[in-house]
This record gives sequence, C-alpha cells and structure tokens, in this order.
Amino acid sequence: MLKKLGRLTEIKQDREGQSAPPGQYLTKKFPVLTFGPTPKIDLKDWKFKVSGLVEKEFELDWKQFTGLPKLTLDAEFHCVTQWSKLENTWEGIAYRELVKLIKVKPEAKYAMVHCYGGYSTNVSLEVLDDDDVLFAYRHDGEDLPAEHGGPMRLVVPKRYGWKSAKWVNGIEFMEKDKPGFWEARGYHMEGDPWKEERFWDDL
Ligand SMILES: Nc1nc2c(c(=O)[nH]1)N[C@H]1C(S)=C(S)[C@@H](COP(=O)(O)O)O[C@H]1N2
Ligand SMILES: [Mo]
Repeated sequence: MLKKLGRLTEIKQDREGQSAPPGQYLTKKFPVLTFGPTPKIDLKDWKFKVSGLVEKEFELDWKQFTGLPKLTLDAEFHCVTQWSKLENTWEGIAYRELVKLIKVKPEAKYAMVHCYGGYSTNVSLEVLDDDDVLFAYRHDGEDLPAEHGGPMRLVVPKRYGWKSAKWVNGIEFMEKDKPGFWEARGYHMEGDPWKEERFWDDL
C-alpha cells in the first residue's frame, strides 16, 4: 500500500501549477466523505460540551458558541483518500477563542473531539493551538451544508481531513493520546499530510 502511494508522489501539481502534499490529487469540487448517515441537528437543540481534564465541565448552546469572536480563514483541505481542495474560505470560531473560556488542567496534552452521530477524532493540544484551527459554521460564503458538517465542524488544515470532525458536539481533554473513530481503524494518530502520515504501518 505505501509503495503504491509512493508512485503517486510525482503527481502533485495541477495545470495552474499549484502544489499539494505528496500523493494528493487536486480538485475544485468539494467531495463529501462521511461514514454513516448525516445527522440532522436543530440549532435550538445544539449543544457543545467541554469535558475531561478541565477545572469545570460545561456546555455552550449555539448562541453562546457563535457569540464568540469570529475568524475568517482561507485554508487547504486534504483527504487521505487522495483529494485535496486548496481553496476554502471558512468562517467560525478559532480554537484559541474557545479555549480562553476553559480552565484546562496542566496535565492535559490531547483532546478527543466528539460529534453528533458518534464519530470522534483525537488531536494533540499542540496541533489545536494554532492560528488556523477553527470551529466553522460557514464555507465559501454560505452556511455550512449538513453534508459538510453543518451546523458546526472542526477544521484542522494541517492534518488530513478525517481530523476535521463534522457535526461537533464536544471536546474532551485528556492526559494520554487515545484513538478516535478512524484512528482505531488503522488511520494515523497524527495524520500530517506533508509527511504522508496516512496509516499506521505497524498493524
Ligand atoms: N462526524 C464526522 N466527521 C468527519 C467524517 C465523518 O465520517 N464523520 N469524515 C471525515 C473525513 S475522512 C473527511 S476527509 C472530512 C470530509 O469532509 P467533507 O465531507 O466536508 O468533504 O470529514 C471528516 N469528518
Ligand atoms: Mo477523509
């Protein structure tokens, strides 16, 4: 599998000469990549839970979450199934804004991001604490469509797309790293597309 991907590292430029991480193909489309059904979430029922290694667990409703200072960001999106969409404009709440509300215990080093529908993904706090990590509710000037994670998704541009959890409903702070949904099924714990961290090869 990895050998085969190696062959594809040559194909990394489109006709306009834009480059993507090794082994990726560029698309202007925005494919939908979801395991399982798309959850339907009413904004009046939407809740985001902060849990785990924090001084005090709490929940934010839609109004409270989206009342936080807003960020607009242009970022690339790279799926491990080899498509990359280089141009995306996201609008939402920076992780760094959210975390200002949270007294994270010093021993916390990782987070599990939880979603409606049961999906989850693990991300280190070091990766989350970046100026391009946000909880997005708009994409390319429109409300985020349900199939792309609306009403709210995480966006982690420096990791493969499976870390950009759709339909987020919480973040759990943890001392030790723990696999999320895809990580437990063989995907890489880190998932850096520039290092081609696609799968654990020690399975
Ligand atoms: N809740 C949830 N989030 C998810 C997924 C999923 O199946 N469920 N798929 C992931 C994968 S593998 C990718 S590549 C991106 C795809 O986002 P898109 O469907 O908006 O293109 O969402 C990620 N977030
Ligand atoms: Mo993906």
